[in-house]
Amino acid sequence: MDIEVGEVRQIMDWLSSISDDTGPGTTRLLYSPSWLKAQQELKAKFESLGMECRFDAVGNLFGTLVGSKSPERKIATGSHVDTVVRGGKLDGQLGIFGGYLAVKKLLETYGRPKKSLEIISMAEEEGSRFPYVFWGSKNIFGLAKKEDVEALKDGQGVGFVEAMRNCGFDFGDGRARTDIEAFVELHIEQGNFLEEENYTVGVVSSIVGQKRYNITLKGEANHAGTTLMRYRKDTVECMSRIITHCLDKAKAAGDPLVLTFGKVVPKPNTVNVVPGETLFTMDCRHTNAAFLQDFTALLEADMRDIAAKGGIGIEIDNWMNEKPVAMDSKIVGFIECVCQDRKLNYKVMHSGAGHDSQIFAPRVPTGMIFVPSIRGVSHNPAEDTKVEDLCVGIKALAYTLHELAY
Ligand code: HGY
Ligand code: MN
Ligand code: MN
Repeated sequence: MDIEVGEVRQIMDWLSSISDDTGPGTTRLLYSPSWLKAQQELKAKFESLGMECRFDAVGNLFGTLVGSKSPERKIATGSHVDTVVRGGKLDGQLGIFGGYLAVKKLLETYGRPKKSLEIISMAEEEGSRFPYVFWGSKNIFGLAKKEDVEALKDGQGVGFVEAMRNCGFDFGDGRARTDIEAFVELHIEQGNFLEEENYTVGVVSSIVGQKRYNITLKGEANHAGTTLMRYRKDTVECMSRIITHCLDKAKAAGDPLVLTFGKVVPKPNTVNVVPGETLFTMDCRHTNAAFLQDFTALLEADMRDIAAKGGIGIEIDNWMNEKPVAMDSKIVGFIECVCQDRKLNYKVMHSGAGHDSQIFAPRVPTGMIFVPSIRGVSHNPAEDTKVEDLCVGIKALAYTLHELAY
């Protein structure tokens, strides 16, 4: 089974062009107009393949190619349809369009599978509009609670529930799906290990644990000209001391620990006003749960110390705490066999990025297939993978799904 370069380019350009931002990259945030358009157009595309399609209450899209012998047994693939702001054309999207091309090729080559093949376009994974992640996959397993999101607002003050209902969706009944027999997610590596070490396919063994925070510093807004340095309660100065200290600690801790301060919102964010309040985020990840817990506990204590020394108030909100998750050894074995049989140059590796698979894995035998990211760049309009590598990744997915469903 070979996957055509032209077909990959065409569907990738089509899906990634559905964006809310005329700027570079793809911006398709949960429950935005482009998000709704993408889900609706993907439904039409899945239906053109003869798949039965449905949305669940919150807007996850399921396309099912009904199996000929045991249709009730579901082998699933897919990923998230949402993106970061001005993200790339592959993060999440590859798992959806790659799943579509894999199922299409299987149907053309082998006809209908014995078990049902399902492509899931997950509603949300990134947490890029509202401070909540894995809304799509958590709803599939009844893990998302109404109270987690009903007070959330995006950067423009739009409420989570309002945005969801404006798209025609609403809270689910909290029941978990129990009919998915296996899940295999195709995704870009978003790092540079595969490229550096010259591999074409990554077979994921585990996904890092990650903790995300909103930290708010409360000082005092004041006049930039008349307030002498010793009288200031400058929250940007305090944040800068905290961030420098924490990044030094992270570098001293060594790989694979990573620490990111990705969002900074000083208030009133005005050239001639001492910033009286600053919100900033922290994202910390490690493959070892205990190390991640201890390291972040230390950082929290150090932040409080630095704030106290500057007479600045601090609120620390740890709104995400996901433990590291191992992939299913049988599924990993299946993917490895496919790579060996097809002579694909592969490496077994951990994922430094979070994925929907980490929500599936404790509940469904789950595996992931990576393709290399050029220069390891991701969450950036420049995110890219050689189209030949995309074809190999989709082929590896197709053969794995064949093993599982035919
Ligand atoms: O941030 C992540 O790891 C993922 O891309 N959402
Ligand atoms: Mn992703
Ligand atoms: Mn991402």
